[in-house]
Amino acid sequence: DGFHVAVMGATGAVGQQIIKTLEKRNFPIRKLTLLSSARSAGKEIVFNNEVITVEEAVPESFEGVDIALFSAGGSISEKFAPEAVKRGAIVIDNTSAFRMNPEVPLVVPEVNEEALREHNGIIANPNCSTIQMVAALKPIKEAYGLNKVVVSTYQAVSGAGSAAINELYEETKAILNNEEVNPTVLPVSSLDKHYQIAFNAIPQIDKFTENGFTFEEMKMINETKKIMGMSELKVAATCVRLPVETGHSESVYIEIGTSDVSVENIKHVLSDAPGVTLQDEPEKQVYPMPAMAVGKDDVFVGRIRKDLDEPTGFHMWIVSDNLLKGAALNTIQIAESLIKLGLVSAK
Ligand code: 11C
Repeated sequence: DGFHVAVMGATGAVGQQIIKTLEKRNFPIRKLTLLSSARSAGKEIVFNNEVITVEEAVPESFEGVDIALFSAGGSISEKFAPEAVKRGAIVIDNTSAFRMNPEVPLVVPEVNEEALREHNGIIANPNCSTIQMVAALKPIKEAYGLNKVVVSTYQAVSGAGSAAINELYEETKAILNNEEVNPTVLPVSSLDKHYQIAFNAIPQIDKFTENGFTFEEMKMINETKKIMGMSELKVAATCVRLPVETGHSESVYIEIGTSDVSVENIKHVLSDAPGVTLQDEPEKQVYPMPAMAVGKDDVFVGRIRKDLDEPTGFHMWIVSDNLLKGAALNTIQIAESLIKLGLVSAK
């Protein structure tokens, strides 16, 4: 009973969380195929008390697969996702390869689950920093409208993968031992220039585009408009990497559609929102922080304030586990929505 699920990129930071989340949520699985590049093939991973050997991905790996969860980088998705679809699988892709393709739904189930009905075999999972922001903004938009979003992020190194996590630990150890650091991964491993992340903040995530914004910033801008179905929404982003292992934080300024709304109104809306936990009691120093969000499913929101000058303006602080709601959990929630809506069947 259940589905034949394949995980592409099974040994990566997100892939490992996908496997754990499938197990934790008791996802209906008949067979689990774990795939990777040749480099990681042969590793053994325990799933539901069973040892599964990771196989090198080839097009034929997707024969008989019902649902393929991809998290191994854009070029791998571009190469193998069409092969999986050709063999009858539905692909849920964690990379940016297909996100802005008009044929591909870009989905956060709490926000735009119905978009799944338009799928053509591939569904895109948004960027982690986008997911947590739209999960919090959607209920506010529904209640009061939304005209403008200005976000600054404080992103964890795990967003850049296992190598970046190792780099943070290695540099921290080196500095504490009065040794030299030798950065090779951050901000962007494929570029020549690298900067220390330990005891630092790097205002660059991904490469720069021609307009001066980085690709990460443009993802937040374009994906937010697509998921919210609001091409007219004004969005600006500044994305910064911090020496935090896991948990992205965001300072978000919004302008809503009406000026007679109070902080209490916004809190009320968020306290009823699916997947959102309000943590906002400044008098008790209660607010979200990444160290507390790690391992949790929800998006945490706090520090909600009304702007002092702009009557439609509000400020807030949004935190979530970038590997869970930002990646693995949202991917699996998409698969659960497909089942709920009757959009996937077991072969
Ligand atoms: C980061 N947000 O924190 C990125 C990672 O498009 O899925 C996710 C990249 C993506 O570095």
